[in-house]
Amino acid sequence: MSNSYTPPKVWTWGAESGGEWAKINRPIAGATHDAVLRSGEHPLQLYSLGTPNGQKVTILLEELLALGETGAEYDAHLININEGDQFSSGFVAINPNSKIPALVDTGTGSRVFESGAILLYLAQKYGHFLPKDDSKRTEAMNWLFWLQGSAPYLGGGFGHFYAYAPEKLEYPIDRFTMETKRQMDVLDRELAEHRFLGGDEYTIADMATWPWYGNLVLGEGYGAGEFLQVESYKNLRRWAEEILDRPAVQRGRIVNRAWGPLEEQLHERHDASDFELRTQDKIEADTP
Ligand SMILES: N[C@@H](CCC(=O)N[C@@H](CS)C(=O)NCC(=O)O)C(=O)O
Repeated sequence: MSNSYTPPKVWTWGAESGGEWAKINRPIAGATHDAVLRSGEHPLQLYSLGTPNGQKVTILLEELLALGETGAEYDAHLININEGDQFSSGFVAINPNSKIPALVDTGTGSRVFESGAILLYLAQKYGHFLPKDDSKRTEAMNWLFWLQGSAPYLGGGFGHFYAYAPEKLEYPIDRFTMETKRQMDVLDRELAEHRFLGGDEYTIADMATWPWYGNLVLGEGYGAGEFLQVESYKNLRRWAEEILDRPAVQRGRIVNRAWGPLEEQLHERHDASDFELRTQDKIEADTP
């Protein structure tokens, strides 16, 4: 195989590696600049972007609001990771790992980072979307943690090398395609047995998984639908379509989204009416 590389004795941070994310990648943690985070009126302040990890949380928040949990009202502030907003002092104070999503609960003063921790925090706080029965809850947690451990192979592995890397390299594309297809098959087999992940209840495990493997199987991920033959995962598709039919999912998936069709971009969400009034198609139509 060509493209061989001999690592030096000591790695040094040199020239940009190229590719989609080269500008923001750094080998050190911490803030690069001082900036205070904006804060809105609602009990929950979310700092995010409408990537799959961000969508998980806004889907759950919209589901909680749909159940009448008004305490879950939230402001969703856009963190532009291409511009390095995640490295501001304000953001680093709520997530030392500099990655979206991050949440501040103004009622308790808690900061919550890591999307899985945010889902658990909100599900426990409001008492929804985690089964009350112990064995069912354990199954839901199995799938939630499965997702948190598996999705980086899809996003950081397959997606990175198939769609974003500056060159197409056979070895990593092959390796991560194999793993991505295996993961889709894991889900497909589970969903042949159950309506939702781990059972018959719709839980935060489904909300965590849909933005990754639901989008992927519906042909939305990395322009790779044909390459991965996503139509062959029939049970996964059935589940993905059922979840996409939910109005709360249709709202949650467009929050903090700054790409794609204009009517599916709600850069910031500060009020329920924003879905009607402040999507990018409406904003641009109103701008002279
Ligand atoms: N394990 C983290 C992953 C979060 C994550 O990877 N966020 C990405 C966007 S999807 C990010 O903020 N990247 C910015 C960066 O790497 O600088 C979680 O689940 O919250």
